[in-house]
Amino acid sequence: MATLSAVQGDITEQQVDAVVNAANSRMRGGGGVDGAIHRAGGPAVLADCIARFPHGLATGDAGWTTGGDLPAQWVVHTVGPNFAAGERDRALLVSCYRRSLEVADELGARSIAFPLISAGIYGWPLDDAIDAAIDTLARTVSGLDDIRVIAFSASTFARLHDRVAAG
Ligand code: AR6
Repeated sequence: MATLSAVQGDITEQQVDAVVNAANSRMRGGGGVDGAIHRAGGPAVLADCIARFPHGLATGDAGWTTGGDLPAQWVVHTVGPNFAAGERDRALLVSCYRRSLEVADELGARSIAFPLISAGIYGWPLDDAIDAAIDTLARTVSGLDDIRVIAFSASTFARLHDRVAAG
């Protein structure tokens, strides 16, 4: 089984094989963690998004691009449900984590860092966003050894850390 850990910091600085991006279905960049990943990864990430996802990506699905200038070799992009806009099907959020692990597995990645998908601009309630992340990542079988969930702020990290410790 993989080691599942909570980490406080900026996902773009993680020394892992793959980082997960909380993208939108257009797959052409955005704000939040998406903006940070495109800034740090450089233009190769957007170029690969355009080449590999000409029609974007469906909510709940995942796909990969190069990591460009990131320490990570790959970015696994996934599209979370937009709670704030009325997309409240939790199965879509669970699917983001499952599909991202599948894509990372296909790539042969051994280590991966996830943000809390949908928990920012998309407005998913934080405690349930944390539960969905930890429950799904702890239960999904994959070839990954090291799975990290990254919290940007100290207050989110405290809640995430407690949830990981609770199992
Ligand atoms: N490292 C780690 N976590 C981060 C970082 C970072 N550099 N930056 C933000 N977070 P969000 P969403 C946290 O809004 O809710 C974009 O415009 C943040 O605090 O990035 O899925 C996309 O293009 C929060 O806990 O993603 C979409 O349009 C979590 O990452 C839309 O936002 C997710 O927040 C997606 O919204």
